[in-house]
Amino acid sequence: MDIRFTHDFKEAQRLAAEGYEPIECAFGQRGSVLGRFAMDHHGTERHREGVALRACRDHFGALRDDPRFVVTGTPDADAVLAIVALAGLVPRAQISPAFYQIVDLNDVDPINSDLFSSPEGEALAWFNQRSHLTQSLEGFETAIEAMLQLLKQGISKQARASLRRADAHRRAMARDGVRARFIGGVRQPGAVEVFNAGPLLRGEDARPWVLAVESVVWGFDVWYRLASVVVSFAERAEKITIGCPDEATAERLFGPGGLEQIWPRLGVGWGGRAAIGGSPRGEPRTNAEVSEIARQISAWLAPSLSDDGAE
Ligand SMILES: [Mn+2]
Repeated sequence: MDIRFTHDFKEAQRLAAEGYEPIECAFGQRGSVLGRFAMDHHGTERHREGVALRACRDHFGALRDDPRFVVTGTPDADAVLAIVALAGLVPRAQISPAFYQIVDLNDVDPINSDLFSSPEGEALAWFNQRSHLTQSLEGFETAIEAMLQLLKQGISKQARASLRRADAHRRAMARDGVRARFIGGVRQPGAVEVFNAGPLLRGEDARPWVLAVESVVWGFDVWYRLASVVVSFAERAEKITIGCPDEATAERLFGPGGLEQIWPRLGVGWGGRAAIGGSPRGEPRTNAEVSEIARQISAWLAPSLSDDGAE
């Protein structure tokens, strides 16, 4: 195996020309560097299926005799499983369709993948909890080792139990982080605990409800069941993020372009994409602003929708 890590678009292009297969080498505005197997599905390549799915299903072992890869960014399960499959590092039977399908779903639609309803999902949860999966060559090497261990040995009953406990704790922390819900510019009365979590509020189930959140854990799978718009303050990064569950829902609520409609109204430097974005880079924010921003957005939403916010 020969893996090269780079943050540089030109370097990735140079290595790809030498025959290194790029895996998820998306460089924002500059686009993706692709090889023989077109292993990316971001930005301009978003029309493609996920990389692990295609590597496992269509190209298993295709690079067994020439396992050279160029990578960038985080060694997530999607990229790492794609490398393992293309290089044929385990017997094909050790990667079940159920496993590569949940890796794919978790990559493209994380808020909708309940990892704890199947053994394969739990296996992925175990991988996702590994530490040291840094944006570096070492990170990728550690991640590949972890994936091989998972595929060859599986995980113990005790490990599964502790993963389930950790996830229940994460979800409880995410719920604790909810500060308020706003509808039509008005804070909903009552303690946050009374908000019932049902299905994800997207598509047909979208509601013009805006949630204000301060949380130290990732909790969008919880929050998007309480509102279709989430304004969250990340303490460590001193950053405010605004999100919708997906682009279609953002457009349903805000009109064409989704959240693009509101970035200019929030002020200079606010920005992102149709379904997610946030406060200006390098400009620290405080938790005190979160509720007011959520209230303001809910006031903008109200006139465009017939929904009266009644539960
Ligand atoms: Mn991916």
